[in-house]
Amino acid sequence: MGLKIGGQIEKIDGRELTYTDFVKNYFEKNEPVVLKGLMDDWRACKDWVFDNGKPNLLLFKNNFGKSQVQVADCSCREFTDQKRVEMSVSEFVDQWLKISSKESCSGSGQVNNGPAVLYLKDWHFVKEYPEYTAYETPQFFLDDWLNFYLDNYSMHRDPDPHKEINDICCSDYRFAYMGAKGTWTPFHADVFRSYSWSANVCGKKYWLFLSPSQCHLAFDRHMKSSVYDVFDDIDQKKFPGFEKAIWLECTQEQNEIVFVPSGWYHQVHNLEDTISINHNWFNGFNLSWVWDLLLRDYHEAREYIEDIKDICDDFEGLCQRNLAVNTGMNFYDFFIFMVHFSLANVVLLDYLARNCGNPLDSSSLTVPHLVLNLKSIREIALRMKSVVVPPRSCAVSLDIFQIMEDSAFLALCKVLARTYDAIHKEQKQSYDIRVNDFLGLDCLKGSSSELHTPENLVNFIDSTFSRLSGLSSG
Ligand SMILES: O=C(O)CCC(=O)C(=O)O
Repeated sequence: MGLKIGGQIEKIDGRELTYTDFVKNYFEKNEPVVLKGLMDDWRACKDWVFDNGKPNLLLFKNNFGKSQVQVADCSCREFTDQKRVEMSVSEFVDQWLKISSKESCSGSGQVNNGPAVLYLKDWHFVKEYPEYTAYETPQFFLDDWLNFYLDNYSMHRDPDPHKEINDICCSDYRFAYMGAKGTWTPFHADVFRSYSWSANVCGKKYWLFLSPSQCHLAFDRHMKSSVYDVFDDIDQKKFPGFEKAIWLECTQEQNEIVFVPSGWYHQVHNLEDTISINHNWFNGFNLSWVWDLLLRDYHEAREYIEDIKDICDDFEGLCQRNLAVNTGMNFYDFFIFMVHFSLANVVLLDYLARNCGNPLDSSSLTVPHLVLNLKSIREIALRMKSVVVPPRSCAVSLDIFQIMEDSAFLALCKVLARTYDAIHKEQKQSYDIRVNDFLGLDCLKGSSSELHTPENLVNFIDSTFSRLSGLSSG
């Protein structure tokens, strides 16, 4: 039986949409959309594509050929994903050119005894070639806490100061994807339940989406494993709800950008030779999705090793280490992340208070955005408070002043300031933020300088709000 298609993803002209509209219609409702008209000026769209819409593969071989990349073999399943091999871009292009004439793929991207169908995924192109501005991130997707943080810090800082090797990927989540017609990505939801955007520089993709309220239908009855390829002959006994699932679909053309909201499962097929830019990110609008995932994965990690609890010296520590390995971050990493963004948002609010009058009385759109960010962090810190995990003896300082003295934090504040200026098209506030500015922060006077627990964080945010409303009524 075929899939039940409930509708198409809406396509709109991104140039006719304000940021506020995007927030209201897509971030807050957590709905997917396809945006047109936002890639006209991209260098990638000129340099990487021939006039006939085919990718200029030799450009990649000649200019970026030495890069080592992860390539998925779409014909070979490995656990819940495709088998990955590492090779250079030059080798990848050679193999693509060699097999492109053979047309050995079936409709769903599976190969029948043919050569491997190779799909270059998760190439950290921006990180590797920062000078080559291939594209501009569209305004709607600029508020990207995940990548801003990873540009300045690593996500997982091991509490053991003697352990220098950090084997959890902490690079960034800005990728290029390149694959011949027939390459595909199995059914999945995105890392950390982040948002993603995916822009077709050339080619065409077919997307199938399952909303978060439907996704249990594609899981087994224990909610442990999901379907791998939705076009397979799905075993009804193993996945009893699958036939009831209602799918949304979309064919994404060249120069169109798909917005994938948090927690939406999807499967993607390249209908033509395709190059895309894909980012994953989160911010104040979807931070709660990250916490929900961490909590779920934490319970799973605990359950998995429950039988060694009594013989384990540091059972909680082991659960958190396993969580970091499996999910990419643990409670401590996430908490440290939230502390940094709370401080950065407070620094910006405080800056506006000192330089542009009382922020709560101003007409700036940045102010409500910063307030919303802090409320969203506060809400999650409240939820975290109820999960009892012993505080970690921390290699990372959670002392406000020490965080602020670090040049990485200054960089984080500056990029956030520039971002909100750009998003809300404010008159340049020209945030001239220097380390000395931090030390004058009113909000820190008299308050504890340590933010070790979710409760400390809630109190810190509350004291910021009461200070600001005091200004407002005064
Ligand atoms: O384009 C693909 O093959 C997969 C993209 C994807 O899953 C995403 O952007 O979330």
